[in-house]
Amino acid sequence: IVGGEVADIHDFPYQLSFREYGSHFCGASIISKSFALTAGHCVAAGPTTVTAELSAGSAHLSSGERYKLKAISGHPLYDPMLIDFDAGILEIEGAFRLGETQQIVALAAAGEDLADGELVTASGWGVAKENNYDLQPDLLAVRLHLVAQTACAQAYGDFGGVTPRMLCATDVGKDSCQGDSGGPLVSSAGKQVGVVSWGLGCARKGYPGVYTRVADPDVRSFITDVAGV
Ligand code: 4AZ
Repeated sequence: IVGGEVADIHDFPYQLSFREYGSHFCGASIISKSFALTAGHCVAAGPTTVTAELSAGSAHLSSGERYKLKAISGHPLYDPMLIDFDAGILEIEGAFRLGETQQIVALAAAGEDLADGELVTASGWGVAKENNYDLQPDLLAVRLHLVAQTACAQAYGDFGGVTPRMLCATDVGKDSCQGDSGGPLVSSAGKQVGVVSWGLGCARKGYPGVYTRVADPDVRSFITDVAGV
């Protein structure tokens, strides 16, 4: 997260760290008792139920309650060239120990989109600066504004484009960045509207962060089919 502030887990109780061999490599969010939402490219990176796990309930990357995985699924239409349909679902063994620091986040329904300019919040342990490779030990969060689809498509016209499965958010000097991928973008009403997906660099002028659009019918139905929510 670039330009963010240290976050309290009580304000982001759905935030998860997705790890392989004990190392954080992506974010994720709690979407039901036993399922988490992440990015398709995090799943496509090849984590297995044997080597990967989730960590929940702590803003500190080094602590948290660990959960083993039972199943890992990527969106069947995930396209690694366009980074399209960038959604993945993780099923844990057992259930999350829900409480003050571990909570389910409500998901935007199919077609339930916010207006351009609305305030959204991204969170994660990703790098605090482009070209910096240090993950952040404490969870960071940043407030961003949704960008009109046409403006975002124009910004990324030379990069294969912005599809209906994507939405964009930005503010000056603020963005998600490497290591935040798979993490949640949540509305001021507390609904998850996006999944951290991609962007050209981080917080570069004219290049908003790009998020998987949870309200896209094909993204939303995948989540319902696999996770039942
Ligand atoms: C990444 O490399 C990444 N500015 C994630 C988010 C953004 C850029 C890069 C958005 O995982």
